[in-house]
Amino acid sequence: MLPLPDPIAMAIPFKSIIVGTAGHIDHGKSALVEALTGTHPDRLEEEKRRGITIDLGFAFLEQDGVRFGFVDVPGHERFVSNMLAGASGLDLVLLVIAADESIKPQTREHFDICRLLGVKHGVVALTKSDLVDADTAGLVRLEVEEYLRGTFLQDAPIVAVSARTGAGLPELMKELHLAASEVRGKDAAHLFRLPIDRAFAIKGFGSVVTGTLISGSVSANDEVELFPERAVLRVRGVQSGGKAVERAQAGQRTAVNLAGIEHTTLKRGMALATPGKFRATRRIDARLELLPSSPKLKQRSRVHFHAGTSEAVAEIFIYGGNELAPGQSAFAQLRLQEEALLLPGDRFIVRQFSPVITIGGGVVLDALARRPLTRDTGRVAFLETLERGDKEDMLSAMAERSLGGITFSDIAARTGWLDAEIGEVGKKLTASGRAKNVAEPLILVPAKAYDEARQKIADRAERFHKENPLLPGISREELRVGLGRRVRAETFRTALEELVAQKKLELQGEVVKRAGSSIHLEPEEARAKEQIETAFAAASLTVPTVKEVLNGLPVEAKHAEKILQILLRDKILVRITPELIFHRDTLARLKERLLTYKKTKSERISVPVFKELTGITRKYAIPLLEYLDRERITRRAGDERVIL
Ligand SMILES: Nc1nc2c(ncn2[C@@H]2O[C@H](COP(=O)(O)OP(=O)(O)O)[C@@H](O)[C@H]2O)c(=O)[nH]1
Ligand SMILES: [Mg+2]
Repeated sequence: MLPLPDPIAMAIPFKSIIVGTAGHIDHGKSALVEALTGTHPDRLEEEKRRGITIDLGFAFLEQDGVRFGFVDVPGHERFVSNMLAGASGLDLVLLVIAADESIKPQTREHFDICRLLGVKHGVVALTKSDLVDADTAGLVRLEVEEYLRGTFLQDAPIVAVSARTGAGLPELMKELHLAASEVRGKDAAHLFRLPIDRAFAIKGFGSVVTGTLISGSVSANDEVELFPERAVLRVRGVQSGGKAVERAQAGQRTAVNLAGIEHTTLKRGMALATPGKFRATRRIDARLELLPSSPKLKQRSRVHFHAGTSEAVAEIFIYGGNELAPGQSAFAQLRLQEEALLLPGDRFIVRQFSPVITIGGGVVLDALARRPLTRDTGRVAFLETLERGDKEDMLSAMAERSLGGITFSDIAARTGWLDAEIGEVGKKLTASGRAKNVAEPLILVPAKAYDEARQKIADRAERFHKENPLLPGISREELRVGLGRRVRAETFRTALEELVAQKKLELQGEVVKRAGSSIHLEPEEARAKEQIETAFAAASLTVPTVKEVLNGLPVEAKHAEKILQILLRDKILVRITPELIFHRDTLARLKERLLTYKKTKSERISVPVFKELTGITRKYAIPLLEYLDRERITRRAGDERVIL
C-alpha cells in the first residue's frame, strides 16, 4: 500500500477544528480526551491530586488533514463559569454521557449552553461502556436519543466508547472527522479577535495569553489592541496547537506572546483585536431567549452575563413587556457592569443571579446601544432589521438612527465589517438613493435627512434675502449654525455645493446668496448712500462721527445703518476704530503723502510732525497712526514712526 501523502509536504492547508467536551462531572470527559490525543488535559496540580477538572484543559491532535484542538471543560456545577469561557468558539461539541449514569444535571446545562451559543455540530460519546451490559447500554442510548430529539444533535452519531479498554475510539474518531467536514470554518480574512482564556508568563518570553481565535489571524510583529483596556501592544510571537507558527488563523487554539505588558495585568475575559477598529461597550441590545426550565424573568432582573471568555453582572431591560416567560424570547437591553468587547452576532449566556443556574442566552444585535427610552419608538423595528441581517438594510437603518449621519469608523465599530465590505454596502446604498455620502471615505446621511437639510439651506438663504434686502446674502457660518446640530458640517458643505452647482445659490467669499441676486436700492436709499459717501469724502481727515452722518439722512435709522454696512463691505469706507470711519480716497492720499515725506524729508516721523503735516488733532492722529502701523505703512519706534 502506498503511504498516505503528507499534508504538510503537499501544502494542503489543515482544517482547524475546535472540539469542546460537555457533560456531567465524572462522566469521563478528561479521560476520553486523553484516550484520543495522548494528552491528559488537566493541567493544575490540584486537578491532578483531586482527579477533578477545575479549569479549562487543552489537547491537540493532527490527523488526516484536520487539526483538532480539544477544549476540555469542567463538569462540576461550581465551575460552569470556567466551562463557559471554554465553550465560546467551539466548532463542534463532544457531548459526553457516562453509560452507567445517563443524563445528569450538568449534561443538560452544558447542552443548553452549547445550543444557546449556536453550536451546530457534534458527536455524542457514551463513555464507560465497559461498565455496563448491553441492555443498559441500549437503554441509555434510547434515553439520549429521546433527549436530543428536536435539537441540533438529533441526527448526531451516538458512539459507545471506553477510555479504559479503547473500545469505540476509532469509530468515535471517524465520526469526529465526519462532523469536522461539515463545519464551516471561521473566517480568517476577517478582523482579528481573540477572547483571552489564560494569561501567564514564560521565563525568557514574558507575557503569554491563550484563547480560541474566533476571527481573523495574527502573526509576530502585528499590533493588537487589548480590550477593554484599549492598550495597543506588539505581538512577539505566536503559537497554535502547541507549536510556534508564523500566523495563527481563525479556528485555532492560539497563544500570543505580547511585548510591553506585565502578565499580571492580563486576565481571562479580556480580548485582543485588530487595533483602532472597535469600542468596548456596557450596553447591548440583543435577542434574549429564556430556557423552558428557567423561572420567568422580571423586568430589571440582574443576571450573570457571559460572552466570549468574559463575564459581568448585567441588568436586563425587556422591550415591549414587563417580563419574559420560560421558553420565550424577546428583544432586550443588557447593561453590563463591566466593559466588554462585543460585536453583533456574538452569542452570550445569562445565568440567574442567585442561585446561579443557566437561564438563557442570546445573540448581540446592537453592541453599542443607547439607553432604553420610552420615547424611542423606533427601537424594535431597528432591532428587527439588524436581526434579519440584510446588510444594506442594516446600514440604512444605522444611518437613520444616527444623529445626522454615520461615519466609516462608526460603521466599522458597530458591525465589525471589513473596510472593503463597508465601502461596497455604502456604495449600494448611495446608488439606490437611500443615503447620501457627504465626505470621503464615507459619511452616510439618510436621503431624507440630506434632502431636508438641502431644502432648509435654500429656504433660509431665500428668507434672509427677504428680511435683509440691503445685504448681499447670509454669511456661510450663520447659515450653517442656523440649521442646528443635527446637520453636520460635511452635510452642509455637500448640500451647499450641490445648490451652487444647480445654480440655485451663489457663493461670494463667505457670503451665500441667491444666484444672480444683487442688492436693489430704492431711489431714496441710493440717494442716502451717495450722501454718506460724500459726507466722508468731503470731510477728508477730520471726519464727522457716524451718528452725525446717519442722522442727517432721508431714510430710517435701520436702513441707514445697513447702507453704511454696504459701503464698508465694498471698502468704499474704512472703519479704523469703532467710532472713526474714513473714505478710502482720503486714506490713499494720506499714504501717498507719507511716502513723499519719506523720499523728500526723512524715514522717521514723530507724532507732532505728523499732526503738522496732516493738519489734524491728536484725536485723529493717534488712531490713524495705529491704523497705519497695522497696515504696515509705518512701524512704531519709541516716540517716532519709521515709514516703511
Ligand atoms: N471504567 C471506566 N472508567 C472511566 C472511563 N472513563 C473515565 N473513567 C473514570 O471515571 C473517572 C472520571 O473521569 P474523568 O475523565 O476525570 O471525568 P470528567 O469529570 O468527565 O472529566 C476517573 O476515575 C476515570 O478513570 C471509562 O471509559 N471506563
Ligand atoms: Mg474532567
